[in-house]
Amino acid sequence: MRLSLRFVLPLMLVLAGIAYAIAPLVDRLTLSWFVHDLDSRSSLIVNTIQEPLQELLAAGKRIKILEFFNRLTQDERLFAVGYCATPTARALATRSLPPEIRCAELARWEGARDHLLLSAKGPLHVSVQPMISAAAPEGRLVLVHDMSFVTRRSEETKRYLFYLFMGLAAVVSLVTVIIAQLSWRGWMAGMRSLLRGEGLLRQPGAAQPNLPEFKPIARDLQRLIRELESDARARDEDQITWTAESLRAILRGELRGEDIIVVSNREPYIHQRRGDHIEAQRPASGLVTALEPIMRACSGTWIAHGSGSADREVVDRHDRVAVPPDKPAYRIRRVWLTAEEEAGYYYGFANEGMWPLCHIAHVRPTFRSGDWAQYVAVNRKFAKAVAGEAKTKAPIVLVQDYHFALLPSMIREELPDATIITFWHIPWPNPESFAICPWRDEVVAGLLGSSILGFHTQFHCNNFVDTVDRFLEARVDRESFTVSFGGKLTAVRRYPISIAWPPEAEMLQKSVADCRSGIREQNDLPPELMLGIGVDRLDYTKGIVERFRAIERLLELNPEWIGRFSFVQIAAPTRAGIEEYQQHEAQVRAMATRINTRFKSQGPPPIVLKVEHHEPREVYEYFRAADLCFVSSLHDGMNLVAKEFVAARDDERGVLILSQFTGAARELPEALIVNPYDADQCAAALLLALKMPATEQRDRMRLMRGLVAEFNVFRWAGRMLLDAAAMRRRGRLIGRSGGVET
Ligand code: GDG
Repeated sequence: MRLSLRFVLPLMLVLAGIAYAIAPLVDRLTLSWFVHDLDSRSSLIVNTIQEPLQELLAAGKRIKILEFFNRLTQDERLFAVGYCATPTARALATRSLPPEIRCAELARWEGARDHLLLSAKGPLHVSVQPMISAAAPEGRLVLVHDMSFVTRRSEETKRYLFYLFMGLAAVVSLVTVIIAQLSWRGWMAGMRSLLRGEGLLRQPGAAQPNLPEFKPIARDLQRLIRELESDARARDEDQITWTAESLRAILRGELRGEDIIVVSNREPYIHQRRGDHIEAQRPASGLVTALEPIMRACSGTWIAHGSGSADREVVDRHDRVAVPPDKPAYRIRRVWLTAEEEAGYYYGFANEGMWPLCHIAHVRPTFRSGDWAQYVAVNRKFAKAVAGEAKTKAPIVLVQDYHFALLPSMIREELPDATIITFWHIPWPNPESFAICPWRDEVVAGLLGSSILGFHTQFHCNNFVDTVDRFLEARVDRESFTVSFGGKLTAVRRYPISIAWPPEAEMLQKSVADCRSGIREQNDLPPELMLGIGVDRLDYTKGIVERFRAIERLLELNPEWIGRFSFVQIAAPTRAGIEEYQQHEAQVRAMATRINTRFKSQGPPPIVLKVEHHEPREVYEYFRAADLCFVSSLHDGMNLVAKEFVAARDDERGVLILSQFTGAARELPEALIVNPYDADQCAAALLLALKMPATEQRDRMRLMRGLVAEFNVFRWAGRMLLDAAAMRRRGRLIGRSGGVET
């Protein structure tokens, strides 16, 4: 409509202008045609009346002549007729002869080109013709024609001409608009199908066309888009220094006014009742550690399970609470779960099924159909909460982790235009391992509701794509790493998670020297003691048992370190309702006691086990007090503890021993990389760390700090959100804003 108005109105105006401009030309043309016409007519009349007139003249019958003339003027166009015998004679003429025409002045009309007389009666055509008569050789016949009809005709012609032009304008506009619309739609459809890798000439409703001639064009176009995007991405990565502020600025620019929702099981703040007061606790979770700074930067809504004893007391009537409590920057929307729901969805399917399934830690996954039913129901409950919290039809939803494998496709049902970024924080196993899950197809199909599906490492991306390829009827493009399933495209991408950089000033406030002495004093350890640190949830995947075995082996092989080296293990209680975790805790406690008993006689205990939650500030104090940090996960998506230890060491001291089975090992090769199952190798690494010269510690630590500084959590979030923004732009170009249609 707008196109039509923009095009038709100017065209009409131009054509009306042309019609107006050529009107005088039309006047002149019609006039000259009619003058020529009247000239011929006059000659014809004169020739016709010569003879009878001569006879009447010869007979001298003036009255008869006048009657004859009057009869002639009955012709509606012949206005007057006259006869001049000589230039001095009085004209013998009808009464209508205008007084301006006198016999003495006839010569004026004989030579004239236009024969026009503008008399009081209107425009007249005057024709003077000689009479062929011997009796009156100077005789002249005067024929005067009324020309007012010429003006009328000219007006009519102009009017028709105007209508003709307007009609022409309308037809031209209509045809042009129709052609433009058709070709724009056709072009857009062609571009869309081209971008989707289809042919250009797809018939509506037809099956996937197979036009090989267009495939190279489509491939080139898609490659071009990808190259442009990766160029922009590389440029961004070179130029952007990722901080909370730069993330906020980029989000303001790229995602201005967008509605951002995070969904995770664990809430970033848990309100607990302690006697007569309520405390807001930050849980020990890598996921929360990573997402909290992003939410502070973007002020969105975080939907999570309300699990704290005082959670219901602090929410408003919509189950929302503003956080952080001291400086609110975003809000939590709490979802309440019944004990059965929590048992089936969280403890059951997620943590007894998916968690061991995805980690190769030799703990068998347990799958029960009752747990699965609760998992489906709770995912549905969160999908409703997302739809309820969305302020627009196309929010950006960040779905977190293995608790919500079905949520992406359920959100897609509620909000088809949403951009759904799902991040899988734990490893993805190979297809053979994943095939153990009785609901493997549903889990994978649920995840494919995402617009972007992120993993920490390329290895996990490959495993996921292989799993899709093995079990679903889906199209997998290994060049662009996309999966097309049920008419939707999911991009599978690597986004290695990290921590905030620089760490909060509060964490580094206490000097390293004060931390060293303070922590040793607090734990009744001698000031000169070499200290190792481990910080984990008390989870069997973290390899705490293997860690203790390595410490025992170190002391076995190098007894000179007994009493000179202790290892503090902070073990935050986790999933205590699950039997496997209870057994694991018992095993860890027993092992620490056994090792400590074994080496008891010779000074401080080799292992200080602290099974309790610690505040982040305390955790950092331990990191700064230690000489080495040992991360021995049997399998870990990333492992943030490794990065936190590096971030805590602004003195560039301390050695990181890191399991090769963590995602972090791919980013921090300057750590001492070990196989946690190899106790001798780990013991050797411990010895190397205890003896490592300060200069080597600094060289290694500097390189690791440089990497963590650059590849920080703002980059992790920023990259995902920028990719989502690019996807939304592309989606708008080809007609969708969420998952791209295939
Ligand atoms: C999953 C993936 C991935 C530990 N104890 C306490 C405490 N923590 C903090 C640590 C760290 C976080 O918890 C643990 O993070 P991890 O990355 O090591 O491990 P998961 O919890 O298993 O996290 C993992 C992560 O998601 C992110 O994607 O890296 O691979 O398994 O921040 O410092 N924090 C406090 N008290 C404790 O006692 N406050």
